[in-house]
Amino acid sequence: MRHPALVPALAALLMVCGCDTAPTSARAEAKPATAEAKAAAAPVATTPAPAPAAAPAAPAPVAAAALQPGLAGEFFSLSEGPEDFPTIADATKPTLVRVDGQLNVDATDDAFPGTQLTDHFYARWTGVLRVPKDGKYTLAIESDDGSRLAVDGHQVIDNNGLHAMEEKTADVDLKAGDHPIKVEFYENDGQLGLKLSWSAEGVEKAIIPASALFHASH
Ligand SMILES: [Ca+2]
Repeated sequence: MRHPALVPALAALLMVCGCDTAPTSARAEAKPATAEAKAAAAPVATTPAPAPAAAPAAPAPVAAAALQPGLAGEFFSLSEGPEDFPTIADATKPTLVRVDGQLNVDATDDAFPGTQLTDHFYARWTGVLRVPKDGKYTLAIESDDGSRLAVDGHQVIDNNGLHAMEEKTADVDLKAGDHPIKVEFYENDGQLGLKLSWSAEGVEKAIIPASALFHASH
């Protein structure tokens, strides 16, 4: 209702202010603006506003809401080439923090994918391994250089040492559900690589998929 009234008001304003040096363009600007205003107003007039009484979405379970896909990775550049797992002081800030959907890096002379780290670094990934059903799982870490894996707070694979791609495995009985895991890895120099895989009865060995790895969000 106020828009039609606005047009004469605007016209009167234009006349009063003496803006008749460009009356055509002034009207040309005014008309589309009015049309737009009507178009914008139309849905409001014909469509009722969303009912505020709509039922809110059911809250997600806390545990599910706190987990995000992928493992939380922290990379630390080191001043010297490590020959064993380095001790990282709690106060040490990581060189790089990111989420990795899976760990699947073939031996390479280049940097760890997505980083500028080629030599002299340590990295760790924490999160949970989501196990689909009860059973015996063969977990495997292949790495250049050293790596190790902890499940449910216990180290299950030690693949320490300076070596080319080398795989170590462990058979672990796991219940269906989420198990905290921690993967550690360091690279001295030369090539690097890191692959985390699993197999189970009736399930062929494969890189642990991103769909089975999660980390706690903050
Ligand atoms: Ca190496």
